[in-house]
Amino acid sequence: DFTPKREDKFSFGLWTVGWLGRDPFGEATRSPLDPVEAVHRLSDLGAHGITFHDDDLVPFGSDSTERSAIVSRFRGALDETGLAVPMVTTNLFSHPVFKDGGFTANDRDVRRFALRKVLRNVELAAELGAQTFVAWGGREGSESGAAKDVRAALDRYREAVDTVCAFIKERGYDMKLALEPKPNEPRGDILLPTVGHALAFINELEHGDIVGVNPEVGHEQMAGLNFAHGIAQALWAGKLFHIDLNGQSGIKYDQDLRFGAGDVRNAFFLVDLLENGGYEGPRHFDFKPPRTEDYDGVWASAAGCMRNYLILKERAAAFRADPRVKEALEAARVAELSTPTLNAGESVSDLLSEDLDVEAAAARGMHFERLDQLAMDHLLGVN
Ligand code: GLT
Ligand code: MN
Ligand code: MN
Ligand code: MN
Repeated sequence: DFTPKREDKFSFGLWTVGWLGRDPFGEATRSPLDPVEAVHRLSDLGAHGITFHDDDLVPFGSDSTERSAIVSRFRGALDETGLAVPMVTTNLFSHPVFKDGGFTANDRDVRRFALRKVLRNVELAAELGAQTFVAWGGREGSESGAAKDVRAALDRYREAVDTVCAFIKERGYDMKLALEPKPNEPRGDILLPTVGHALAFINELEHGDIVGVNPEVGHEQMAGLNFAHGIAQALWAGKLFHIDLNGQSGIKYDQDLRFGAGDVRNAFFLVDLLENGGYEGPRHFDFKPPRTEDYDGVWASAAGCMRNYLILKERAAAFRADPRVKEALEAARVAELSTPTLNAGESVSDLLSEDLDVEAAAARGMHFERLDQLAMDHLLGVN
């Protein structure tokens, strides 16, 4: 059956089930959700963790007395339910002070304020046992050309990330940082727009050893990219530290549908990859229950994310176990790609002296369609 269990490691952002339905065209359609109720509801649904932005839990501008009262009440709910806080992130996008960004704002005093906000939140994250700290730079970007010196912005981005990481190391926290790419929205163009850009940026860092990525399904698909391919490259680089699962239908605004909605074929291959590719982190959902829903609909939507993941996990396992699939994989010569192109110790001159019957090789069929149809049959539950 598809009942979520703690060991499935499902987690949800407080801002997901807590989204009030406010969008650029309309007011909130739901009333605020008490974080303590969110903890209890998610726990009852079988989730393992809850994540949040500093401001989701402690309203922007709260003083330290208010802050510790809120945090200890929240911690009480965690203790009561056993729910974990695997990840924490910082809101550097809602307050108008961040209208030109946090880490890469042209205004230096704003950048210093943003860094302080993040460092304080790293302390809170460590207090709650979070092992991943996500940084989504939604306001780091521009709408116009001359207003942003992109190379200087990347210098400042690097400076900020290295400063946060140095702080994490100095304090001895067991914590890693995960950058979340997005191509656009809310900025016209956002810096570090895709997984590939983020991975290249990480290579330029001083403390890149504790920096990886937190890719979101819809964000890569907004750029027309194959999400499962991006995840495969992040895994290949040893940099898949966290993941934001949701649904998106093609190149349009950030839909944040529940996981499994949108491109279900890519979701199938994604789950297959996560389950077999060595990813051990939380299966974190970053979705927005549509504003048509009341709270019954919100919890149905959250339950749907986990159910779809478990269904796809079962389907992927059945696909891999099917003897016809094993045959089709062999016919498609998939495993042959794992053999190095040169033999160990072989020299280039051996390669140069060899020949290929090009016509015969070109005439070979790859047998990919049969394999893909078997995947389709399994995905659709017809087998
Ligand atoms: C915001 C964004 C998400 C990010 C969150 C983390 S904030 O909701 O749209 O994709 O994951 O900062
Ligand atoms: Mn996200
Ligand atoms: Mn999104
Ligand atoms: Mn989002």
